[in-house]
Amino acid sequence: MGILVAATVLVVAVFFYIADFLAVAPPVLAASTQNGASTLTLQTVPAYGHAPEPDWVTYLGLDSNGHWHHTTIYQLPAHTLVHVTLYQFDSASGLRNPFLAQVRGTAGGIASVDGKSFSVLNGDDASHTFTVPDLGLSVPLKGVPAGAKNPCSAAPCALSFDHTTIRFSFVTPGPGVYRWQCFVPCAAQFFYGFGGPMQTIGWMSGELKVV
Ligand SMILES: [Cu+2]
Repeated sequence: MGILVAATVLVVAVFFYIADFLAVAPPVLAASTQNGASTLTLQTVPAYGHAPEPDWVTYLGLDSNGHWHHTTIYQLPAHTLVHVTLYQFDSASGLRNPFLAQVRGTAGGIASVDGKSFSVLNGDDASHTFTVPDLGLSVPLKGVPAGAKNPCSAAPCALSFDHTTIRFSFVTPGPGVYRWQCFVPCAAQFFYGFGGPMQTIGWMSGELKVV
């Protein structure tokens, strides 16, 4: 009887893991492409501010009409230069692995923060990273100062709130699905900072759908 009950509980748990976690994905947001180059505009916010998880840290993407969408699945054309602009509204959590403080895989091997070029960030200043392991692409995102006077508390954040602006460019590979994620342990209220939004697609990880 005990084995039967335990087996049933396990089967139900596996069912919900597949149906509610593995099979759920946010909508696809297509980057706008003009004159052979694409533009991808993202923001990171310290708290989404809405159901189902108002306290979770997250990324959002901007569509070509200027509306923000809560998604981390971005569609890009293959073999195309992509200009990424990232408005970063969160404060720093810091990196555990200094390797990820480097800018890698971008055009010129650099990125800029508030107009200043950099190729490596002080790891303690990182709020998030935008990293695509399969492409060797990784950019650490500088956080706003901990004592920022005008922090944003709910997405989408307007540019009037304290933020840093990170820009970089990269060339997409051939068609395929490339997973990306943040590598800063930024999920403050979770074990080692790596649970919740860090393990759930649509928050601190997603996919680049290159077509
Ligand atoms: Cu993060």
